[in-house]
Amino acid sequence: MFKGKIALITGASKGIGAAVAKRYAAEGAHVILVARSKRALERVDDAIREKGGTATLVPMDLSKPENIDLLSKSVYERFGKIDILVANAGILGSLTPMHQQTEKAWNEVLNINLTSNWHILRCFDALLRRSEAPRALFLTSDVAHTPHAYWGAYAVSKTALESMVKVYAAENEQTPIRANLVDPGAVATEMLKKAYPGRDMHQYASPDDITDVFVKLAANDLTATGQVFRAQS
Ligand code: NJP
Repeated sequence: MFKGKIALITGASKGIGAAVAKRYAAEGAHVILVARSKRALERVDDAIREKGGTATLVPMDLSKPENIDLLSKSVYERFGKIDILVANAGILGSLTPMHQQTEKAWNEVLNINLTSNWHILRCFDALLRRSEAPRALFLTSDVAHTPHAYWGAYAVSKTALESMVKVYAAENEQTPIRANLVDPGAVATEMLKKAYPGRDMHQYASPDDITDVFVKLAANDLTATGQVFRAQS
């Protein structure tokens, strides 16, 4: 389905990003995998190669905008475009009453969950436009719509991210770019474990269970833009 396509996936070292990377590679895309942990990226690469797929690994920290600028330049030089962007990297921060959030944690969460995604748009918009069917997907959460006590900076970051993506989608309604958000629901990953320590993770969907929506939203025939799609009913 994605033969010949180049997909850039952030937060691809584990959890949802790793599952989407493996699925896209199995569908024929060449996947560019971004995260800080080189060893974890290598494990995802091994799984992709085992099934005959191909990946480029980019161990880097998204909190530094200059890294994103450099990445877009190297992707342009090597591939000339990207067809699919999955801006998935995210952090939870601390689940604490709003007035007790530390400035450090607040800034870190807003930086990774929101501002780094704006830098990605700033740097990769031109590369997306070089694709015949550019697709941009961003990971949101139900906490962006339903107030959850103590979800603090994380909830704020996802609400703002949704606004950013919807504005970008509106600006591009008359172009081939389709930009949407995925609300994955509760998925058994390290982030969920951190949010609910002690809970049995087996009751939740695994990352591999929720990849269909990412395939649908990256397809050539997609018309929807500026919308939130739930990965689980
Ligand atoms: O998270 P996790 P999920 N620079 O912690 C990377 C949303 N969501 O898969 O750098 C570069 O397993 C990190 O890699 P590393 C959620 O908000 C989830 O659960 O090597 N990369 C890893 O690959 C998020 O947006 C649930 O540590 C950085 C990845 O991000 C997305 O889904 C529910 C980085 C995080 O993997 C994926 O979450 C929901 C940095 N500075 C929304 N910092 C859920 N799981 O239930 C982190 O509503 N990463």
